[in-house]
Amino acid sequence: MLRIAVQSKGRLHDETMQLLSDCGVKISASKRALLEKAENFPVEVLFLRDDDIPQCVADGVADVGIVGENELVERGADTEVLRHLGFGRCRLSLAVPKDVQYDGLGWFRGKRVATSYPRILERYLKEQGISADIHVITGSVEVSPGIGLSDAIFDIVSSGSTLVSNNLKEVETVMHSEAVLIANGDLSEEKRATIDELLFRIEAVMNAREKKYVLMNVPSERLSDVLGVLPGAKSPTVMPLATEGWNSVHTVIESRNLWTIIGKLKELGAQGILVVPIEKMIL
Ligand code: PRT
Ligand code: ZN
Repeated sequence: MLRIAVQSKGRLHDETMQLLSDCGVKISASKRALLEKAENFPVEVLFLRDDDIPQCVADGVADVGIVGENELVERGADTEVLRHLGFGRCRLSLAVPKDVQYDGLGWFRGKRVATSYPRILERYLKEQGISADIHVITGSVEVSPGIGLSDAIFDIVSSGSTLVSNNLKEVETVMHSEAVLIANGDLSEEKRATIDELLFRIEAVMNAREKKYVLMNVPSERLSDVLGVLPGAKSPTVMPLATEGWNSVHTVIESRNLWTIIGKLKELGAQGILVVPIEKMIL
């Protein structure tokens, strides 16, 4: 039985549970205890605060875990990163009051910087040859310059709107982070095999999320133009329609290019374009 540590509530919880569910690891939502067995896969889920996940995995209390890279690096726990998971994206940045004339990192010399990530900040400032006064605050770091508790902050930024509403501006990005799957380095063969199966499923789910299945009708005289704008990894399927001179074209398109390609397809005379989500994609 493989034990996975996940955030019990908070920003990573929903997407973590969605990913596990898409991988066929079903946890009953109704009676959620600290530890919950999956119904149909040799896995149990341990619900924790995100701060505790790296150490729990390093100590072997859990075998694997899903946590933000920011927490992992800050805790300095000895674990293996198995995969980046593409959600919980954010960055750790230095920010100063918006009216400050910021002229580079030298500005931070001797300043008081509030943060919940002292280790990452300390290492960064040391590398940059800056000595500043690091104040550890848990929660609401962004209000500290406004109330005179610090001169600047080092915190997680995602959209940046929290900084703006606290009259701060981002001046240096120190690291980018997203949710990662981490593992204890010393696991039995049986657990490794379960992890391999889980990774295989995560791969299929994540491949599918990035792509859409697209179907369209194309008149024969426009076929070569239409095929010309479709991505060329593997050639699209082309089948004749019952109506003479028309074809059905099927292909897979990266979600991020979808609207650009659809625009071109319309211009080139494709009709009845259908975009369908892909549930799993095994390459
Ligand atoms: O209770 P527990 O300890 O488990 O949770 P927590 O409160 O410590 O963490 P939580 O749930 O807030 O965040 C979990 C993880 O989500 C973080 O460790 C990051 O890896 C990731 N993440 C992604 C974020 C954000 N985006 C984010 N925007 N974590 C926090 N924020 C904060 C940010 O600090 C800011 O104050 O959200 C606020 C809004 O951000 P803006 O820039 O969009 O305004
Ligand atoms: Zn936390």
